[in-house]
Amino acid sequence: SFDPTPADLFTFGLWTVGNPGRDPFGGPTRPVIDPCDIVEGLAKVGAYGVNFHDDDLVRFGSSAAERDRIVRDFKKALDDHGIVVPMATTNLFGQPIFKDGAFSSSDPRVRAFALAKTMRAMDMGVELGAKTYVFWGGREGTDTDACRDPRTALGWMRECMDFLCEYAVDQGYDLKFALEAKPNEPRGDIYLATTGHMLHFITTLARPEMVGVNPEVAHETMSGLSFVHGVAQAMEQGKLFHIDLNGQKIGRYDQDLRFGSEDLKQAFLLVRLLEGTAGGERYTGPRHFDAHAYRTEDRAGVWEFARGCMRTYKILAERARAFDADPEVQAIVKERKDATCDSLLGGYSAEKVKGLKALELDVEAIGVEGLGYERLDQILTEHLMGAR
Ligand code: 3MF
Ligand code: MG
Ligand code: MG
Ligand code: MG
Repeated sequence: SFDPTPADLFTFGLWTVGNPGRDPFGGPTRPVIDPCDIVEGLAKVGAYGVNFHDDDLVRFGSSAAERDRIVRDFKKALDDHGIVVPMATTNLFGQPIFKDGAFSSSDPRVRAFALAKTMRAMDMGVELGAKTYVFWGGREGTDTDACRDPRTALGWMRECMDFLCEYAVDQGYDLKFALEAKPNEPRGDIYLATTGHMLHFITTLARPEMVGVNPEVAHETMSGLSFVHGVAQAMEQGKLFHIDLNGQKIGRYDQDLRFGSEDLKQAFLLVRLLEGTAGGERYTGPRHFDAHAYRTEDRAGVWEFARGCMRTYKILAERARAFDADPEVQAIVKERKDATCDSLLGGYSAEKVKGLKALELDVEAIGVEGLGYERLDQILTEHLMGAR
């Protein structure tokens, strides 16, 4: 059955199923749902967990007593419904103080406030069980690059990330960090625009082993790039700490559509990669949907949206298994062997240099061999359409 169960590790954010349908051109089209009711609803549709920004749970500016009451009630809802909190994050974009960024703001008062807000949010996330802490900069970028040297901004961002890693260690938190890239929106240009940029930035941190990435389908697609390639690069380096699944039409603003509702083929290839049906390591973390229901939907439509994300993932996983078990597929993608060439590849040696330079290959014949990828892609399409 394609009905989701907690074992599937599907998670949603309070801000996703709780999205009231606001957009830049109009107000909400559905009422705000209380976080405890969201937890109940998620349990009903078979989800595993719920994630949140600090401000999603505890309204910005709440008193310490209010915060404690909200956290207590939320904990109870989690326990009552068997929902866990695998990930938490900070809202460093909503308040006017963050209009020019948080960790990259030119104003030291803003950077200090951003650090303090993040540490408090980490405390709350850990208190509720979070093991992964996501950083989406939000407004870490510019509308005009005349305002500061991007190199200075990167230095400040590194300083803040290093500070927060030390804080987590100092507190004894069992927490990994996952950096989420986005190319633009809400700023004209955002620093560290892609998962690839993030992967390199991580290597410059003081504790690179603590930090990985949280790639989002929509964000990489906005750049016109292959999401599958970005995720694969992260996986190959053991850096896929979390993932934001959704749907996105290429070249648009961040749409956060229901998973699989756009570019079903990319979604298929992504699920195939995450599930490891073609071999290679399987992703074992939560499958998080950073998406929301169309603005046309009421409460029932929101849960329909949530079910749709999860069912599509499961159906695609099943299709991916069938595709990779298809003998015709296996024949086309089979690893090629060549005793001479295989012996000359791999690690460097002076011996191999000699061998490679002396190698005589029928270059012309190899150049005209057909690879069968038209057939392969058609088989993929037919599996996807349920015709095989
Ligand atoms: C914005 C996003 C964010 C992040 C979130 C979690 C509001 O485009 O994708 O969602 O995913 O801040 O880090
Ligand atoms: Mg997004
Ligand atoms: Mg998005
Ligand atoms: Mg996201």
